[in-house]
Amino acid sequence: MSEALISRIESLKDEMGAVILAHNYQRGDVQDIADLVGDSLDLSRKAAATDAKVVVFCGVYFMAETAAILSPEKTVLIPDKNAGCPLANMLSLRELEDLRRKHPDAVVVTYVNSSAAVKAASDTCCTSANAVKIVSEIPPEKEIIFAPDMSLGSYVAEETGRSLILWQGYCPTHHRILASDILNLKKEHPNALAAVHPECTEDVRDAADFVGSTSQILEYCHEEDAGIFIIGTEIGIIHRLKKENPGKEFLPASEMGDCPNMKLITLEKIAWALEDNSYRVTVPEPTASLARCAIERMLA
Ligand code: CIZ
Repeated sequence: MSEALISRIESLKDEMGAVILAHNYQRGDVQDIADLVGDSLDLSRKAAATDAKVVVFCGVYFMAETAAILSPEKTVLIPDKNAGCPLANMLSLRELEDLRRKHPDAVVVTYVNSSAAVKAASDTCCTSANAVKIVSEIPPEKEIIFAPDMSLGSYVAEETGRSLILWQGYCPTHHRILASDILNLKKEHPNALAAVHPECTEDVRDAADFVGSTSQILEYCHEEDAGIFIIGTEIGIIHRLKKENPGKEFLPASEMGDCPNMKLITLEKIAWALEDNSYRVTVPEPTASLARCAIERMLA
């Protein structure tokens, strides 16, 4: 069944001139059939550089929006339109505008895990990999609004020594990972190294040996000599870690770190997306251009 499905996806992909992108948090079988696996910004930038006409984004909605913003001439599809991101949904454009009115001189730095409308109303974007750098380059006399993730924001505040105005959003999946999960696994495996995402709470970050984005966690586990790693981020990444590091063992910090929205994408839905040209993700103007500017400011 699965082999027939995979060859159906392959032939539909060729017929349509499509490229399939899978986020690091996707199911293993979805990662395995994708042309590219990675973090949301890197995937969107790489897809923009291809001559594919159609981009199938296996991830959550804001990620497909980012691909549409960076590839306005391509058709961007998400295999399940209910694959939303609770963190991105915790900040609306109106709420950001209200906050800006209270701090009219503040620079607004928005994590890429946000809607296109929120990105469009921001001065610059950041990823979990570059947030510390982006914030540290803002002149010290400037107030900074950091949104929507308060955990990433508090991590950036710690690392830069800046005081940030934090929006109180959070990723429910990362917040279900507990410091006691890491500490208990460390007791069982005293030589293991713990790598966690900055969307985790501060006590989880404190219990870890390394804090970084998904791509930084992948790099850290590849570079470090340890035989066992405890991984404090969405458990889909374990598939890629095992595949790329066959001699090493990877333990999820908690089975609770399983994002139900990411897991809505399945092989069947990818085939249906290609067959029906659905669900199309578009970002209207001027939102798309303004959001693109915020992303380009970050890249600059
Ligand atoms: O933007 C991404 O891809 C996410 C959600 C996290 C990361 O660290 O890569």
